[in-house]
Amino acid sequence: MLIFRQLFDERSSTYTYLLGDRETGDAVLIDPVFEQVNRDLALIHELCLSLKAVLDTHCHADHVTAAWLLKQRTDCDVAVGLGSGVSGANLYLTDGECVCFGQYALKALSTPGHTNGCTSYFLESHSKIFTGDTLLIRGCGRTDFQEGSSVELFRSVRDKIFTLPSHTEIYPAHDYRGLTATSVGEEQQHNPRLGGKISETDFVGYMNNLNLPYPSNIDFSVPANLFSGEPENKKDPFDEKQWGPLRYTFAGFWEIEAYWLQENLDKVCVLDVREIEERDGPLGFITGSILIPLGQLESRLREIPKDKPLVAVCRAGSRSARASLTLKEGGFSQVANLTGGMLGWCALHHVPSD
Ligand SMILES: N[C@@H](CCC(=O)N[C@@H](CS)C(=O)NCC(=O)O)C(=O)O
Ligand SMILES: [Fe+2]
Repeated sequence: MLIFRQLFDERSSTYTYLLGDRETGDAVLIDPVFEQVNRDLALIHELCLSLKAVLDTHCHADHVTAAWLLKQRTDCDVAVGLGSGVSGANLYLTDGECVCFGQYALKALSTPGHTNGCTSYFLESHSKIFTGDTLLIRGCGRTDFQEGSSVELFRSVRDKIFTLPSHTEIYPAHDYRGLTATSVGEEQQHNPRLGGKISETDFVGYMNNLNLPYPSNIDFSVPANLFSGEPENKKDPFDEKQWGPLRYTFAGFWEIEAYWLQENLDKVCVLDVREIEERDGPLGFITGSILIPLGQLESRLREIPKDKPLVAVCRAGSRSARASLTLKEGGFSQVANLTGGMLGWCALHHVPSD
């Protein structure tokens, strides 16, 4: 079975795609965004997948790729089109070359025009194509920066993408209106730049008059992407594992396991966010923990020590997950939720939970 997820980066309106093989657990990411590395790895972990490769559709102008970060974290392959000018990849794909994950294969189709190295990835088995910025929903990538060429883009769309079966689903790298997918047939008919009887000259005339503003991040993004997103200081800024083996969740908070807390109680401050009466109940409480019920947390942040990392705890780990977000918003930077809450803690200590 194919696992398929479309993920969104709000700042740059970028779509990242996760594709996985349920049977083998092998997965790939198309166009991951630097700032979303923990989110994407959390999802991969929670779906019991293992990242085999990152594929970029091109050298992006509006965000930095997470390719380098993901290679550091998982030792995955990094793939880009041969003409991209990008260093730091280990697979430079030519037209027709495939990247496999489990029983599935993504076929690289060279589709230059927005940039020289633009590559679309075709999952023939499921009639899906990931077109990067070559073809957007009722639009296309601009051709007025990097190595843009309207003539090349027109030919890439007409000769490569529009020759695929019309039911082929199209997944672009961006959408600025919140639209998610389209199809070859739909774009052939309704794309106002490239569909119907529009000629190459018509298209060039359209593109010469787009008058789009200069992208806000291009001067930073393109140089970084030419090194696969490797930061100048070669440091991973999102690795918050310094004070313990934390795990980020796709739900958006950090967690720590009970076994680690047991051995490191002196290094952290445990914040119990249950109601007072629960503390006297059968699950007991963690020695040394301070109690501030979740409903009072926001107004009592001043009572919480700032000199140690915080571990939030409740009965099952749900209210404390909410608390860990409140704590982050309140300026506490080292915060984690206790996985499984007091139930998990008691299971470790063989305390009956009822
Ligand atoms: N406002 C955005 C524009 C980003 C932009 O120009 N995106 C490129 C793709 S890298 C594009 O082709 N956009 C097509 C469009 O805006 O119609 C920014 O400043 O980042
Ligand atoms: Fe782009």
